[in-house]
Formats: sequence, structure tokens, C-alpha cells
Amino acid sequence: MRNVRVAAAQLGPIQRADTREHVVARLLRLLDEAIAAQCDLVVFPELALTTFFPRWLMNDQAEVDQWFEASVPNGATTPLFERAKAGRIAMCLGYAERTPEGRRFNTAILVDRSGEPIGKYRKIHLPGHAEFDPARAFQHLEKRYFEPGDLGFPSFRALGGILGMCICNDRRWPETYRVMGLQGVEMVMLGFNTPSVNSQNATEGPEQRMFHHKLSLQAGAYQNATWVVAVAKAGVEDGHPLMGGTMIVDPNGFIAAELPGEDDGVLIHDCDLDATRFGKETIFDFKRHRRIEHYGLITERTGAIPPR
Ligand code: CDT
Repeated sequence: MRNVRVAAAQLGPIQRADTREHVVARLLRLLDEAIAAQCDLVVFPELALTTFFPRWLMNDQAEVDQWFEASVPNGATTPLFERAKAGRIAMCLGYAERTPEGRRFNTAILVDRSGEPIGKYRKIHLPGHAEFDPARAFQHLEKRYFEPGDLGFPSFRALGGILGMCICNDRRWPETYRVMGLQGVEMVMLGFNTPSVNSQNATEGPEQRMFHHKLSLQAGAYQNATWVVAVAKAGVEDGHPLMGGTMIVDPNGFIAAELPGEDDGVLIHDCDLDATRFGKETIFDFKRHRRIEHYGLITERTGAIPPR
């Protein structure tokens, strides 16, 4: 048994006017709950320090840059990193990253229990569009504000296991999990900000959105025999609803624990990393069963080309 006690720390909405200090105070309350419950790891959502700003069109780069962190930890976030270190808890945190060269990524960082950075992930599948789209009920301008991640899907040795990260829309792509699965990943951590409605199809409501969310997590977990920890930023941000759905999925694809509601809250679950073994050694023993000689199109071709 290799137990990792995980706290999936869901955030309710963050309004555009909320300061970093105000948000970090909320994160600290969730972190304290996780520490009090003797968790080994706390996972915060995607863009956990700000509102989901890609819904807003901004043309002024200075206005855009107010949502980005030039370094982490920095002034406002230092208390979070110090508290995690003092509480001996590893932490995964999503934020908007601006590099010293001026590149911008949708990023998650993982620090270990001693406060040392273990790794970083930069979101690869950026949904939405780059220019204002009048046909949409609201905007999703991730392709405008971020560039696709340049770090691949790395996995890291931490907490006695093999851990990986992805972010929000990445969870809908089987390649995300499989690339980490091929590194033996035992737990995938991911944060998300998912609108409760489809901006291009008003009939696609919360039930269908939640179904696709669960379907993606459960399939990814099962097909790669890994735990998946998915953490929402939820609730209504300046009139725009984001769905909840914070949950922990086991390596058989079953939902092991689920957090109801759309407010700040912590979902705690003991995840035995050894529970990944059976799947990895039997039906999803990649070494024995995968047939890579037939998978070439996956990396050769991006869009579908139907037969003539
Ligand atoms: N944040 C994020 O990636 N959200 C997307 C919304 C897709 S709609 C353009 C998601 O896949 O949940």
C-alpha cells in the first residue's frame, strides 16, 4: 500500500475585481483544512489566482499582463508556499505564467512537501479562439492570451509515486493521459474552469457538460490505470457560470469521491498508488499489448482526412 491522502481544493468564483491577496486568503483557508486533515497533497484549480480572464477581450497588453505572474512564488503568493512548506504538504497550483522572455502560458506548478519545486506543466490543448467572435454568447480567448505549452506531458517522482499534470481542456484528449501513461503515471492532477453552457450551442446545458467531463476523466483513468484528481473553479464569475464537478477517479475508472456544489471546499480521499498495479500489469500492460506499428497517424496527422 502506497497511500497518498489528497485534498482536491475546489474554488468558488473569483470576480474580476478581486485582488490576489483576497484570493490567496481563500486558498490559505482551504490549505489549512488540508493540513489539518493530514493530507500529503493539495491540488488547486486551473488559473487559481484570478478570474477566468480569457472570457474578456483585452487589446491593451498591460491590461492582459495584470492576470499573469512574472514569478511564483511572488509577493501575494508567498504566504501560500510558506504555509504549504510549514504544513509539510505537497501542492499543485494553476496560474497564468509570464516568463522573463515575455512568453505566456497557462501553467501548473508542483512543489513537494519541503517546498521544493518538483515540476511544471504548461497547458498544451488551448481551446477557443484568438479573435473576438461575435457569434459566441461569451468569449473563450485562450488562443489569444497563451501559447501552447512547450514542456510536453512530463511526469515526476514524488510522494513515493509517479505524478503528472494536465490542465482543463487537456482532459478531453486521450493523448494527454496516454503520454503520461507511457511514463507509468499513477496520479494525474488537473484543474479546470469549464463554462456551464456551450457558448456556441445554447441547448448544451450543464447535464451534458458534466457527462462529458466525467466521461473524459473516467476513460483516461481506466485506460491508463491511474488515479485522476480533477479540481474545479466553479460558480458565477461576473455573470458567467462555471460548473463544479471536483472529483477523484480511481484507476478502474470509478468515481471514488465527489464534491457537491460550486463553492470553496475540500474533497479528501486516500489514494493507494498500488491500486494502479493490476490494470497496468494486465489489460493495460502497454509493453505486451500496444501495437505502435499501427498508431503512426496519431503523430503524423492533426486533422481528420476521410478516405476518398
Ligand atoms: N479552461 C478550459 O480549457 N475550458 C474548456 C472550455 C471549452 S469551451 C471553449 C474545457 O474544455 O472545459
